[in-house]
Amino acid sequence: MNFSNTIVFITGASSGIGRSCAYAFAKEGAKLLLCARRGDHLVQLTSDLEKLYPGISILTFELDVRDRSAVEDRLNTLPDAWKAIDVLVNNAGLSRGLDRLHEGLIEDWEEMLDTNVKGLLYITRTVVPWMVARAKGHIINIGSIAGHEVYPKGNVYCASKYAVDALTKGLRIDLFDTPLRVTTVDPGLVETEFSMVRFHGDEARAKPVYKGFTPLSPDDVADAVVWSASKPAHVQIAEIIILPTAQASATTVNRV
Ligand code: NDP
Ligand code: 8X3
Repeated sequence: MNFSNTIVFITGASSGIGRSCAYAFAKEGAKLLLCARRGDHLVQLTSDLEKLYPGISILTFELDVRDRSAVEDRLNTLPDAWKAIDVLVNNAGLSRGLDRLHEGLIEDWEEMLDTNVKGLLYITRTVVPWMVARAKGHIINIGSIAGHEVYPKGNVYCASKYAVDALTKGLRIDLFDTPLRVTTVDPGLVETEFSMVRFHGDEARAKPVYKGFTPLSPDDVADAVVWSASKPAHVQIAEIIILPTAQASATTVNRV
């Protein structure tokens, strides 16, 4: 794999899968454009990567993908050289709450839909025209097993990931007559900050999610992302569903 002279833009690079993708693409020589809301995490990540890969090109910026005008302003004012994005990893996302739909918090629903669906759309709407103009680019969305199966109390999070699945397919169709590629990487259970965020920092609820089996690590998912980006230009990996071996479906997990 050779990603030198390749600009990879990863949203939500401050932790979990996005952070692992930054490491994995850095290892292959890519130039990294990274964003998230927690700027201090991005500063630390940059320093760690620069120690590991001296000479690496990294540009980071704080961004809330829910803020449409901030997305447009921040991306449109990037130095021109950094607008030549070759790979966009739409990773920023989250779940909030695990409630029956009629008992859910409306603020939780709005946060999930604004981030996972609208945020992904704002980023995509800005970056893809640049790719089309260059006749080059690969969009990799991070979906989920939750975009293929609805599970109890998953309602709105699942809907947001079903939407990512539909948007991935729609974008692939709309770009069918271009050299651009569109991929979705859809993991099952991955141990990251995901469950702490879902349960609003309640460790007693978050920790057991990954108990009794070996979950995926964020590096496992990053490996699939980099692999899908490494194929020859005529090969388009449409979809990867990646599960822990102990997980057979959204709700079937062999916990011992
Ligand atoms: P983490 O919570 O570890 O990481 C989420 C990342 O998204 C963070 O970097 C966070 O950064 C960023 N983010 C969240 N909201 C925003 C926002 N409004 N603007 C910009 N960045 C944002 O979780 P994961 O790594 O697990 O999640 C990454 C993706 O993977 C998500 O889309 C998730 O739905 C998906 N996924 C996760 C699975 C899992 O089991 N963990 C399984 C399947 C899919 P910050 O807070 O600094 O803004
Ligand atoms: C994250 C996986 O099953 O917790 O998308 O929703 S799950």
